[in-house]
Amino acid sequence: MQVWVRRVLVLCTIWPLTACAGRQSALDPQGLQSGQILHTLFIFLAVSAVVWTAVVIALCIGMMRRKRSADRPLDLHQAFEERSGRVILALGIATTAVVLGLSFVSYAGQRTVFAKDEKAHILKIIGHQWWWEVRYEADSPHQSFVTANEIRIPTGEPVRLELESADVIHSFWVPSLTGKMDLIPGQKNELQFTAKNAGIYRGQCAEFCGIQHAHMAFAVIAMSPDEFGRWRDHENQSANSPADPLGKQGEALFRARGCALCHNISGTLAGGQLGPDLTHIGSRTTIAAGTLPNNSATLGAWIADPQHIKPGNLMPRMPLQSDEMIAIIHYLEQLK
Ligand code: HEC
Ligand SMILES: [Cu+2]
Repeated sequence: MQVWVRRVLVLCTIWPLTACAGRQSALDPQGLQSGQILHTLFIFLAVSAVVWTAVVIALCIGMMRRKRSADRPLDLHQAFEERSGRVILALGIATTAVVLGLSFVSYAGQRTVFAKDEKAHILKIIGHQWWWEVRYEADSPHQSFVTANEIRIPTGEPVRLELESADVIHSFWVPSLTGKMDLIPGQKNELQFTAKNAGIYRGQCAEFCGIQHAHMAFAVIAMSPDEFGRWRDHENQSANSPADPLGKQGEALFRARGCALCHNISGTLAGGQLGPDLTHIGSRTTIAAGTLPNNSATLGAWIADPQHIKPGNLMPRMPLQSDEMIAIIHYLEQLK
């Protein structure tokens, strides 16, 4: 075989397989529910493969044994008719058994995927065009806080999401952990999952929800229960007050330049609700719903011209002097 033919063949085989692992793959399950879904998929795949192979073999045999058409096609052959009747009956029973069997497998799988656990951690996720509001709600308001585009959860413990939408229909999907569930205006859907291993899993909106739908991603960060507890305690606290003059200037500008109309920063006078909560923005890994990594350069680029990065998104371009920009970025970065 020519070398280039071999190379092309190898590439063609490897290419589709490269998508089968990593932090966003239903074929590399890291949660109880995604494991169950994959298990169900494999059973369906195996049974369908057997049925398909049997049908193709029967077809080939039929084609090879084809006789010349009879001289008198309307003649009745009693024995042949009886034999075909039995074969058709047997195939009918087999088909029914396969369909019922697969229905049972699917039902059994759904009992795990849609199980509800009373002890689950409850989070509220609200879809917005085009970002995710994440509310950790506890019985006491002092234990409740809000964040965005990043969901931290403990490993080995069930987490139940209450899914809502502020505008259009979105769909919550973290292939590594569980199946999809829609966020529908005026309706509360629930989705429960348990992450088996610590790690960062990527999720994204799986329902076309407007022009920036493709830039509506998020991260699920699964961490040990101890680490999660510490993170939660920290996240509960109000924002850091800046100690240095540049930070203080940034805090004042954040209000003076209108940012506070849309963004909340707990413990300060900024209480806007239209955009993501920025109380601990400095400790988040990405900005603009997974569009950019979070660092001073990308923060600057975003604030300077959010419409260039995510055209049509609901944050307007705010006219800022470069020294004002530097102060605001400095302020936001220390909001760990
Ligand atoms: C009219 C409301 C509005 C104003 C005013 C506004 N923002 Fe935003 N901001 C938003 C929205 C909406 C988003 C989410 C955009 C998206 O990802 O689709 C956002 C996103 C952000 C983000 C990224 C947050 C994240 O977690 O992804 C930062 C940082 C930010 N804004 C800073 C600012 C600063 C600084 C100002 C003032 C100069 C400002 N915003 C003014 C609405 C606003
Ligand atoms: Cu969406």
